[in-house]
Amino acid sequence: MDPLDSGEKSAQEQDLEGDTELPFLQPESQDQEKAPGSRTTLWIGVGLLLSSAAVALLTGMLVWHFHLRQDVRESRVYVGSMEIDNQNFKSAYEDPESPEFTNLASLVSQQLKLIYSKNSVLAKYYKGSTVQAFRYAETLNVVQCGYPRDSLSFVSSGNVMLLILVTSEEKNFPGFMANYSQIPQTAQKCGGTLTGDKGFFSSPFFPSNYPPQTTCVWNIEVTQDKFVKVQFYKFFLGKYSSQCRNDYVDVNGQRLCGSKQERTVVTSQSNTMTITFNSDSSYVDQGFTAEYQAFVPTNPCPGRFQCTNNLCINKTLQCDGWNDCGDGSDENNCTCEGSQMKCKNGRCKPKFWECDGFDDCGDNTDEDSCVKCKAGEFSCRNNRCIPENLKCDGKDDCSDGSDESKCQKSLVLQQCSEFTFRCRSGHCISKLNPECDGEQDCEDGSDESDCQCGTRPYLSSRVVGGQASEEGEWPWQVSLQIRGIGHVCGASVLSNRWLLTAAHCVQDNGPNKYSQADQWEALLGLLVQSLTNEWTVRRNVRRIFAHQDYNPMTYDNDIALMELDTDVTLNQNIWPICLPSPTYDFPAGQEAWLTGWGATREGGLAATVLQKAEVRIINSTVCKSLMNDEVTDRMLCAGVLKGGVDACQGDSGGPLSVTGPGGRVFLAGVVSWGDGCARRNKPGIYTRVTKYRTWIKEHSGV
Ligand code: 4AZ
Repeated sequence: MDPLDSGEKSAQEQDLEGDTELPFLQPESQDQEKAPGSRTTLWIGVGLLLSSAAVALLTGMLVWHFHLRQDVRESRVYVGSMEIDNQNFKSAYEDPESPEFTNLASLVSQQLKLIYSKNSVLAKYYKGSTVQAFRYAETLNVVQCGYPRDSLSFVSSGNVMLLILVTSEEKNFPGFMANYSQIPQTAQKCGGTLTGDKGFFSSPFFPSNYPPQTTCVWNIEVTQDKFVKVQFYKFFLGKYSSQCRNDYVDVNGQRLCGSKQERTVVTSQSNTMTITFNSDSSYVDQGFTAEYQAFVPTNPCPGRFQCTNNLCINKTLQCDGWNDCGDGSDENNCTCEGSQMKCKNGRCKPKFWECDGFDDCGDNTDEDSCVKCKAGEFSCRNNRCIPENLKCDGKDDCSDGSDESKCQKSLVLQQCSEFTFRCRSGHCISKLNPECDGEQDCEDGSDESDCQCGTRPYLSSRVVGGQASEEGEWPWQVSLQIRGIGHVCGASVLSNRWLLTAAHCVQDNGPNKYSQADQWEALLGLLVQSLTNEWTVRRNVRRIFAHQDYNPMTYDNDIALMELDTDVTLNQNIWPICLPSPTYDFPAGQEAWLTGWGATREGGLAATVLQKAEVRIINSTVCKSLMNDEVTDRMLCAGVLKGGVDACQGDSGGPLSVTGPGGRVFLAGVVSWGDGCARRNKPGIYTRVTKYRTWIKEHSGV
């Protein structure tokens, strides 16, 4: 109930009541008596008398309506919710027929009456309150927002379900569509006795959310001389709480709760196992699905390796550098092979992971030995060693500028190199990546000019292994669509007229004339495919410039510019990304974000909601060896070598975004190619944008 709303009503009514009273008789009726004998005067007198009577009647009615007729009032009903503190929730409160409900409802109504009676403005308007329902404060079973990928379904614990739609004042969205149906309470029966040496079981209604306040007990009994092993494939039991006080699964007295990404295995020390699933009245979730299996106690993983967490994995995965068990036990106590390096913690890792800028060992020993210089020496980017005291002395002692690149103060250098930023004046400065970082480093200020880019003006708040983005999170992301086909490639906004994409997106393909501008439509400010809003802009394409040296066999120079037919007005969901200067450095190990509507797994379907995934820049030498030397210096590698996170079909042309030192986002790469998607040791290959800074300027002026 919102007392402020009631306040508005009282103001209106006060206005009506405040109207002044009109006199019953008008002065003209007295003037009449002073002019007898004249017929005309008589008729005028009769007319005046009649009209005075009419005015008097109307006035009387108005006075009666506003002053005397007190019983007619406009009645208004307000609906709302309120929270009760310090009250233990009883399940009977959910049943409006129960005496508990009636008692608490009457208490609430009395309390409200008291509150309103003390309010001098509202007291006279308040009539009473009725309580419709009670729910446990946390029984908003799942607070789901955004754009769920699949449909959501929930089951109530009884014959009542309360759904509350909460909207903010920020924006309008299309909302949701739902249907409800009744299911017999007997459908909720769960648990039972499981015999046989193998079988599956899951939480009620899996993969839908399980109902609150439910308990299921499974009694597993296998052959006499065997033990039981239960492997949970999916395990989502809401929020983790210490001692698993909310929802949990109890396996022979051991409680499991929260959500688990890795497979969980639990074993028994006898041929029986009791599993209890319990949900309380707070959050619900998807639940679990599990397999049980009998095993011979002396050989729990026949023909396979047994992890410390009881998982069985293929023996070939042991000591291969990857944590396949989830607890690292397959990588302990390994004898390293010739192609592997030994970490200090005893693990073996592929040699090519050494010095790739990423801590693969877990104790950083694969990165420690990369600095080949002695103590007191500085290690230059070109692997030269110089005395530490020459660092930041204003002279380029390394000959690649790296000893002057990360200093407190940016210095004007005598010489430029491939790592030093060139100001518009032609001078080079020592600071690494000085552009658009919020500090003026060039004397002419050119490092901070043209910096209306790489910010998210509004956000306050084919990618494999990614997650859904929020509206306005990647305002430079574009969906390039072919008329009649739909989304084909991604692109990045460079200005209000120019987009950057991959050259392989704009090549003719049989009857598809992708090189022709009139085939394309660009959607800017889009989050969900086929769902446009006030910030989304659709534009035709005027011109396409694919790089003149694009090689369709090697994907070298896989870059293209697209000019829109008319300028777009930039808005909170459409904003350019910053272009890095030719000397901008994206070091190995740096985190980058990959975005797109491409397939969410190799050979899979395109995403509906724009996906984002965090990857890392990968050392070029490592990448070349992983990709059979097919990576040129104009390409950049990024990914997660363990696999599972990558760009895929449909992401091509889209951005690889990296946040610079001043918080602005720079375009490090354009999604180009890869060996499949998200495969182990197969990073994604991107067009290295720094190599094309002058080409972009020449063709677009941006
Ligand atoms: C593609 O087909 C594609 N894993 C793009 C990127 C990658 C693979 C395929 C990288 O557009």
